[in-house]
Amino acid sequence: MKDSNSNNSSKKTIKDQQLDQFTVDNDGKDLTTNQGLRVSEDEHSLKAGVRGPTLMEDFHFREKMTHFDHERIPERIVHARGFGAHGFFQVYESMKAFTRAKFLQDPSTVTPVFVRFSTVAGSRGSADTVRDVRGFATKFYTEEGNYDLVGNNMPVFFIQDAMKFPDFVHAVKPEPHNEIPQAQSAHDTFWDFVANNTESVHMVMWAMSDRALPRSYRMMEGFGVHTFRFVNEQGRAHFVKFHWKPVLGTHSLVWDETQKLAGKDPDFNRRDLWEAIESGNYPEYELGVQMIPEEDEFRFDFDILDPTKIWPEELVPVRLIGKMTLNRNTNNFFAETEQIAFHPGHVVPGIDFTNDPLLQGRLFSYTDTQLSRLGGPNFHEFPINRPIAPVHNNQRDGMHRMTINKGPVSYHKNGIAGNTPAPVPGEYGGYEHYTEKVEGRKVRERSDSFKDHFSQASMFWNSMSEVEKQHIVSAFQFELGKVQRKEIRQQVVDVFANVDGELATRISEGIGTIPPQKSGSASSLVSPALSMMNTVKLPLTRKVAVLAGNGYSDELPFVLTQLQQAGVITEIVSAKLGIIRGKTSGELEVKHSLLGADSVLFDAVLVAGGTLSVSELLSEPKVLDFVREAYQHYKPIAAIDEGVNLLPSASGDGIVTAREGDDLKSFGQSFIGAIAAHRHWLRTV
Ligand code: HDE
Repeated sequence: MKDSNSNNSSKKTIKDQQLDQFTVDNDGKDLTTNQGLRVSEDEHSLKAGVRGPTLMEDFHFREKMTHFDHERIPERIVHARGFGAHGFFQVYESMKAFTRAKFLQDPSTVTPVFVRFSTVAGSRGSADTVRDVRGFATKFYTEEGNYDLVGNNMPVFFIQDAMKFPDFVHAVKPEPHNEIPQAQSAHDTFWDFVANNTESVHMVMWAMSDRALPRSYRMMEGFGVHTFRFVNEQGRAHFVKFHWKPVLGTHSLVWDETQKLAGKDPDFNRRDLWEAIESGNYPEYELGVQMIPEEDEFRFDFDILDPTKIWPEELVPVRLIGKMTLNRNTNNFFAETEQIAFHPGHVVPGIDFTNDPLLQGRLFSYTDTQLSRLGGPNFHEFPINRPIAPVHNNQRDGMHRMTINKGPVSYHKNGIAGNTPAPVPGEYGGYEHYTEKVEGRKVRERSDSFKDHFSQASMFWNSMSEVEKQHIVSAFQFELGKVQRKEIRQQVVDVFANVDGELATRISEGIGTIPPQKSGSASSLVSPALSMMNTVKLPLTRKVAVLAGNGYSDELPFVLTQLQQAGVITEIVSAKLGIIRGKTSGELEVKHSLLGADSVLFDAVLVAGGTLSVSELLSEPKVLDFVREAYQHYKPIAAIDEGVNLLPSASGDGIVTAREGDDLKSFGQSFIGAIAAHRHWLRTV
C-alpha cells in the first residue's frame, strides 16, 4: 500500500500549501491576548485585594471567558459525528470521452482531497460503532473549483423524495419527548416510519446487514447514491453512478463486538483511521463509475433515477477510473473536520445533476444548513473550504467576512471595472448546465416507475450468504425487540413478507408476532457483488493481540517477524506493562496490560508458547475471557505449544496451532491466511 504514489504522498499539495498560510504553531511563543498584547500572568483574575471581587476592567479575563463561552457551534443536524483526513486523487486514464471534468483528464494531475466519514443518527459525542449508515464525503479541490462527492457507505437511501427527509430524520433520531435512544434505530418511531413508508424497505435491508457495522473506515465502500451526469466536450451525456472501492476490501464487525466497543473504545473507527495514517498505512480507495448512455435511460426494469435502486454491477459494470489516498491527519479537528462544509451542488464542468427528486432537494439543503451551523454566508472563506481556484464575484459583506474586496464595483453589469469580473463562456471553462429538455405539469406526485419497493430488497436478500442472512434476521429481531408497540412489530413483519416470506417468518420468530401469511419472494434476482463474502481478502494492517509473558517460547519472535512482513500489526498484551523476556533470549515491550485491553480491540489473537509465559498470563484470570471472546467473535486464533491450553477449542475454523517440531513457516502462513479471511463463520460458538 505504501509504495504506490510514494512521491506524491510525501509532497505538499496546493491545498496543503494554502492551509499552511493559516496554520499557527504556538510552540515556544509568547502568550498574548487576541489583540496581540503580551500578557504577564494567566492564572489569576484581576481583583481588588487578594480576597476581593474581580474588576470589570479585567479585559484579559473577559476575553478569555467570552471566547470560551462561545466555543461551541451547532452540530450537524445529521452526520454530527465524523472524522476526516487529507489526501489526494489521481485518475488512471483520461475520461475525456465521457466528461470534460479537468481533474479526470490526465493521470499526472494530482487533486488534493479532504474526506469526512461519519455516522448519521448520533450526536457528536456518540459511539463510532453503532448500527448506522456511514457518510463518506469527499471534497476534491480541483483547479476548476471544489467538487464534492457527498456519499454514504450504502448505495441506496431510505426515501425517494427530499420532501420526506425531515420526517425520516425525526423518526430515526432520539424521540423528542425524552431524547432516547441515542444513535440507535432500535425504537418505535423509526420502525413506525418504516412500516408506513415502504420506500424505505430496500435501504432497511442494508441497514440491518453487516454493512452498518464497518470494521474500519478504511474497509468500507462509498457510493454517490444518486444518478449524476457526465457531460463531455461535445455536450454528449452519460448517466453515472459513483463508487469508492476500498483497496483493503469491505469488512465488518460482529454485532456483539460493536456493542462492547461502544463502551471500551467509543472512538474505535476514528482511532483506527488516525493510527493508520500516522503509521504510514495510507487508506486507499479506487473510484469506480457505472455509466449508462442517455439513450438507454428506459432500458431497465427499474427507474435509473430512483435513489432506492441500485444498478446491479453485473448489469452495468463498475469501471475503476482512479485512486484516492488519504495520507495526512488534520492539525485541528474543529478548524478542519468540523468546519468543512460539503454540498452535492458543488460541481465542476463535466459533472451535472439529474431529476432524481432526492438529489434535487439536497441541492437546496446543504447551503441552507451551513448558515445556521457555521453562522453566516461566508463559510466558503474558512481555510478548509477555500477552493484552490481563484474566487472573484460581486458578493460582499455578511457575518465573518474575511476577504478585502477592493474598489467601488460590486455589481454586474458595470462600466467602471470594464464589466469584470466577467462570465466565462463554456468553451473556455465556464460552467454550463446540461440543456436537458424538460416539460410537464406542476404536480405533487411520485412517478409510477418509483413504486416497486420490494424487488431490489429481495435481490439483496437473495444475494447474501447464509451467515449474512442470519445476521440480518438477528438485527431485525434485536431492533424490533426494542419496539414497545406490538402492532408496529407486526406491521414490520407483514411489510417484509413482501420482500421474502422466509425472511419475514424468520424475523417473526421470537418477537411475539404472528408469522406472515405471505410466502415467496418479490424477485429471484441475485447480485453476487452485494455479498461481503465476495470481497478482497488481505491480511494488511489487521491488528493481532499477542498474548505472552516472561519465558515465552523461542518460536514467538520468528512468527512475529513473519506476520509483520505480511503487513500485520502485532501488539504484545501481557499481565503487566513493561518488558518481558524470552525463555532463552530476547525481550519484547508490552503494549497493553490485560487489564487495559480487550479482544474486541483486535482482529486476531496469537498465544505464545512457554510454560512460564502461560502461567504468568493465567495470573490475570481475564486472559481466558480474552481468548474466549475472540473465539465467539469468529476471529482467527493461533497458539504455539503450551499456549494452546488457553484456547476454548484446540481446533476449528480459523484456529491454527503449532506444536514443538512443527514447521513454523507454514504455521505462520496459515495464520496469515486466517487473518486475511477476517472471520471464521463455520466455527461453532
Ligand atoms: Fe445528507 N445532509 N441529506 N445525505 N449528508 C447533511 O448537511 C440532506 C443524503 C450526507 O461530512 C447535512 O452539512 C437531505 C443522501 C453526508 O459534513 C444536511 C437529504 C446522502 C453528510 C443534509 C439528504 C447524504 C450529509 C447536515 C435528502 C448520500 C455529511 C449537515 C434529500 C448520498 C457531510 C450538512 C459531512 C449531511 C441534508 C440525504 C449524505 C442537513 C435534505 C441520500 C455524507 O444538509
